Amino acid sequence: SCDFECLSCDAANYKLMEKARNEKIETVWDRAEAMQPQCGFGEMGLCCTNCAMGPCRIVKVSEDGPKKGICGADEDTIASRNLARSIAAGSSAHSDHGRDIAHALYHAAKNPESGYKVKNHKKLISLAKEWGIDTENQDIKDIAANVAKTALEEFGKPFGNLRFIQRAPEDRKKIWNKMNVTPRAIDRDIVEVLHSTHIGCDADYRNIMTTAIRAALSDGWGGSMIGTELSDILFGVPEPHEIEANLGVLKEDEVNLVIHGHEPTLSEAILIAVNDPELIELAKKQGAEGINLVGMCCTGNEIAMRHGIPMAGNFFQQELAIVTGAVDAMVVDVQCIMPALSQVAKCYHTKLITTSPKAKIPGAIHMQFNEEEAIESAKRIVKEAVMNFKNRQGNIFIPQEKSKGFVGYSNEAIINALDKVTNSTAHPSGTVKPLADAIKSGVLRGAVAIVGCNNHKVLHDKGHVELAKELIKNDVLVVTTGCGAYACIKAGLMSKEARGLCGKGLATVCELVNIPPVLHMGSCVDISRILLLLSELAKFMNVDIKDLPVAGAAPEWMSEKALSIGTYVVASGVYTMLGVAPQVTGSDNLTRFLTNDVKDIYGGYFDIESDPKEAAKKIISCIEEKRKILSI
Ligand code: NFS
Repeated sequence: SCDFECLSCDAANYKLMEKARNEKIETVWDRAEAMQPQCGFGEMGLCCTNCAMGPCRIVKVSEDGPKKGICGADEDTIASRNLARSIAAGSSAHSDHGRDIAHALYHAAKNPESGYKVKNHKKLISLAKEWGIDTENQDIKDIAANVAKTALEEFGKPFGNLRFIQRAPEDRKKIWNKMNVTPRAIDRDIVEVLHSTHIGCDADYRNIMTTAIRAALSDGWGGSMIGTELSDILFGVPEPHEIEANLGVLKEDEVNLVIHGHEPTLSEAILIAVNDPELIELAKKQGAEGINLVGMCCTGNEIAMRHGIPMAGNFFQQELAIVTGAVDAMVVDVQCIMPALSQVAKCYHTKLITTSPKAKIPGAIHMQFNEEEAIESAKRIVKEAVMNFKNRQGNIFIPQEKSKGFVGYSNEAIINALDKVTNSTAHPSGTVKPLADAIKSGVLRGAVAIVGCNNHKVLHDKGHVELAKELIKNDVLVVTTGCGAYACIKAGLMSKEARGLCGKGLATVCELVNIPPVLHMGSCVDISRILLLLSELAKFMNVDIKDLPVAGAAPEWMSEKALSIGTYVVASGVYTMLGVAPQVTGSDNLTRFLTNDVKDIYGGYFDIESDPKEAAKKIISCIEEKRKILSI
């Protein structure tokens, strides 16, 4: 019924939404409806709870009512402090993820009990050389330990700047230095936001944003980049391969284990554990045909990209996965895990298993995952799932819907694919020249990254899918990460057949290079891959990132991580389209700063448009404007 079509554009969800309704299970959509109307002060960023004299709120909609907080903070101060704190939280989440990967790399090097092994020696040695770590006649484990330690020092080093900043184009570094936003140490830059937004500290919205931008850059060019690079070293660089996606990947006759959350340290260990012959045998003893591991949210992206594990669903499908009644365990670590899951799990046999001391949920079972003995703790968790198979109740429904698509487009994979079709004598292989040529010739008009979450303020998945379709129709290559990647693969946009939806130029490129028009580049921390690809492209074309005919879009974003991403992307020079307005509109100055003033400083700026067709128009006109300036 239209009932559900107005909430999601993914048909796999409709019957499950109905099942949830019949079984009196509340989902995110029900709670969103019950929340209406949402608080106008909060929506505009005008509620301050930074001290106990408050809460204070600024009345914007009428002449009457307070225009200043009790301490005297005005709308600009309050809105910018709130935004800065959100950015700091987002940067913290990505960066703490990066830190955990660095710890895992250290364990792989020094602690055989962990079960982790360094997979990509080439990338390890190249990073070691970049960081000036001795590699001649060194044991690979010592190199790995030194790289891990050096990465960990990036979080709190007392002097200097982040090492990865050196990867940016020269002009970009100059802008950052001039604006005093060059990140120094990840923890320090985040702490500085918290300090300076404390009551009675920074009241100048522009200065607050300077501090916030530095913390965001320490995410993109710091914590996230450490997360991606060290994950590639530890678990392998993703390569293209075909996989299945959507809730139809759950299996009636196998133990279904959904791995949900973010850090591949857990999902990689779970993947090893589900292939353990003893556990498979145990599953068979319970009457199951085997163990079916499927991924959800970004940890699902990580293992899909590296190992071809099916992608079960994105942020708004987490409750529905359990509503199938077929999930024997949902194993979670950190970030984007709705506390509501434990309520839903209670209505079925599903075990919700939390694993991180950073994220416990009342009603869930907590089974601590220890990196020091990763595989052993993963086996204990998988055993819990296996033993739960026999407790399934009668009310099982798995939707038929699933689609196929190609994932695994790391920068290395993209460059490789392009190399294969170009004359290798004409240019040295392993460069972005073919990509630059396709853009310069106009066969490709440009490229857009569609990233981010789901948000009830946009019809589920429609923001991502419609925008992607409009762009590829107009010869704009789309790359995607996070929950946007799920939306695209579920809609068939990562299949070879999707070429039929492209303009002539993009269709030709896809045909020649043998790629889909929408490329899956990974999880949200992997947006650092996109930064690096843009840097390489800019350097190759002898321009700055801000000059490239590219854009970013987050049509359904909701998390603080997404705010941090948007901010570092804009500060890296990229025009960024948001489908949902951030909670800043109560401050005219801050809104103007983000959507206009930053353009003159950083080259990138925010735009807000909830209609995907309109958003596509604006993005394409921005791309064409850049092409004109470049005379291409
Ligand atoms: Ni990104 Fe990944 Fe999804 Fe949004 Fe959450 S899973 S890190 S924050 S909801 S894209």
